[in-house]
Amino acid sequence: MSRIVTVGAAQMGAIQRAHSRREVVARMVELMREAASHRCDLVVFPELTLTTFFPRWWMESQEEIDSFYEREMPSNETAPLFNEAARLGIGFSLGYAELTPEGRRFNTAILVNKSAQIVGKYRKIHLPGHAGHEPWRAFQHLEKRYFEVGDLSWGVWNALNGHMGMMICNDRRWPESYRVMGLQSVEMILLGYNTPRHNPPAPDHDRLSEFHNQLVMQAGAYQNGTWVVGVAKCGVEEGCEMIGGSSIIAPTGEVIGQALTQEDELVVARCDLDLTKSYKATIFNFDMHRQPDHYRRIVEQRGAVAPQG
Ligand code: CDT
Repeated sequence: MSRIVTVGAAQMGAIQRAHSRREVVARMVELMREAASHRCDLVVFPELTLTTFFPRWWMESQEEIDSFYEREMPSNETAPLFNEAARLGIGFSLGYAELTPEGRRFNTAILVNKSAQIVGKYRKIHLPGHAGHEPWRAFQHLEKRYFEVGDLSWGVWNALNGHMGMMICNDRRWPESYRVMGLQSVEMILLGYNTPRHNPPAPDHDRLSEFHNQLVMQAGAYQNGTWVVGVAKCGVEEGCEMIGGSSIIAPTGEVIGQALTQEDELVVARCDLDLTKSYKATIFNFDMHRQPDHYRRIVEQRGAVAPQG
């Protein structure tokens, strides 16, 4: 038996501040058409796809800040993407800055089925960076200023013939993100990222940016017996270099497809969801081998002897 989902990881090159949503959506539609020509079932776009990565700037004008958020999805500007997806019969996942009718702000990703219906939504939980202006940095990373911590947990949806989950960028560095979905039998995790090569508080990590990116995604895939589709927005955006390396990773932990450029580039792979089974049934059979009571007891005991103050 095999259950094939053909996936297109739609890496996007730099999106400058002057680029309009209309221009960005036109690039996305191009990638979607290319994916359809490869008979993809699903195309995965990066985190905050529709604009430049705006948390790199300290902004005070509310009007300026609001210009980076979407109040509705689809909107007039994003409708062409949904219309083209319906015409081509292809699913997609998209990251964007969400402004709710109640005025709440989230770093959000959605899963859209082959009929262009939104079937899943995730709001980023691990928000990196800082909330206050730190002028000593070469650029800011103000996700804690511009977004609330997501309130939807990590869902897993029955869609596109499999169990699909989503996480967003910094989430991929935390084992809990994968494990919460692993415990819901996830078979494919869709994940977009915007990762500057330079990390101002720890420049000694810069040379390891690509290595850490691969390390966490490959480990997360293997330890949870799931496919991982990691998709970058990359290149030099407003003077800030962001890594590429968009990858499709099998439940074996192996990278089976990877972008070669720092530009718009589609990486395609035929992913057999049944390949997850032998990992979930043997080495990572959670029911047989996980020890949650034991983990809890150890944490409680540690808490009892933890140094005060
Ligand atoms: N967008 C996002 O979450 N970026 C962070 C940068 C962390 S600083 C190296 C990331 O984890 O890739």
